[in-house]
Amino acid sequence: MHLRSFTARNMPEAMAKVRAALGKDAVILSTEDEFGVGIRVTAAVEEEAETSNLAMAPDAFEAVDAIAAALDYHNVPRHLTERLVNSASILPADDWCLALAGAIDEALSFAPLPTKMSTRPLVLFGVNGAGKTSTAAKLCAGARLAGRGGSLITMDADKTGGLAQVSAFAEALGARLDRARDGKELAKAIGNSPSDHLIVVDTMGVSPFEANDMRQLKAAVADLDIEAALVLPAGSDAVESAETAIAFAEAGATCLIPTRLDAARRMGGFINAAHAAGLAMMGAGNSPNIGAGLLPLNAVVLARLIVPEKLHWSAHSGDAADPQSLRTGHG
Ligand SMILES: Nc1nc2c(ncn2[C@@H]2O[C@H](COP(=O)(O)OP(=O)(O)OP(=O)(O)O)[C@@H](O)[C@H]2O)c(=O)[nH]1
Ligand SMILES: [Mg+2]
Repeated sequence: MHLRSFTARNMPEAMAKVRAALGKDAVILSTEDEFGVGIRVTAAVEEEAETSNLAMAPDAFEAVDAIAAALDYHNVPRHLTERLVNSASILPADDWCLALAGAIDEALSFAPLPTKMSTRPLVLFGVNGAGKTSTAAKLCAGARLAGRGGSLITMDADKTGGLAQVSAFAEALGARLDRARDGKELAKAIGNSPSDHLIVVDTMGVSPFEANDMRQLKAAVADLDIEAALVLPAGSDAVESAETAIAFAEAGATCLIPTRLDAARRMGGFINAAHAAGLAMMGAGNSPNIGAGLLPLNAVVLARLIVPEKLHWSAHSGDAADPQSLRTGHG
């Protein structure tokens, strides 16, 4: 996959640049407002590029070292670092951040946030305090912004203060609130929710290593047509995060929503979790404030989180980052 970023005053101008450089098969991966310029569009095309290539660039060795150092800083386990570095080193790209994005795209999968449109209810799994209720509220806030209603179903109403917290969120967000204690009640609550609503189910925090709790969680959603996402705080140990993710995947999770990106420096935990359990990254919590919503995640966004902006390196400029500085340059 060949990735490139373009800046332009507006979308039609950006699309013209994308088509001229990458052809009609190019797909847009992300668009961002670029202060004082207009917009920045990152696009990708599958076919081999004829022009710049990280592997052909004169500073390719420094670039590969810098990618490895960035992944090392984030405590990404060695086997995954090797896989990403190997892919990045042979991918055609204009800078090594985009080469890393291409490698991430090959190794991990991503799913869109369900706020704008989704047909299946999203059930949030996770350990105590992972950020499940906040994430449920952020998703309902996002649905509201997208002009859609939200229905919040809590399976954690019996916890002290649990119902009060979720009721306060639902009231503030104008979301419908229902409660369910088991799979049967959950099926009923889902059936009672308007079909055009985003339906989010907030579950009780459970330990992934308590077999009985995990069996109950799995049984509660087993017969339902739902999607389940694991809510997992960033900054945790990579092996612990992977074991947690594998246990929740076994209970039915197919997606991952990392939280507390704002309060963590190392992203290796949730990256390893997604890779080990085969979970698609959906979006991330980046603030304790519900109004901040969730950060949509894709390969480019994740690569930019891994690589500090001041150390981005361009194959065109030849301005290589000092890999050593990556070990101390985050934050
Ligand atoms: N900094 C930061 N804090 C967060 C984020 N998401 C959640 N929190 C905070 O983490 C704490 C726990 O969040 P909850 O949403 O209550 O977590 P939970 O998983 O529902 O917790 P239990 O219901 O007790 O299992 C709260 O203080 C939240 O404000 C985030 O993205 N960034
Ligand atoms: Mg909660």
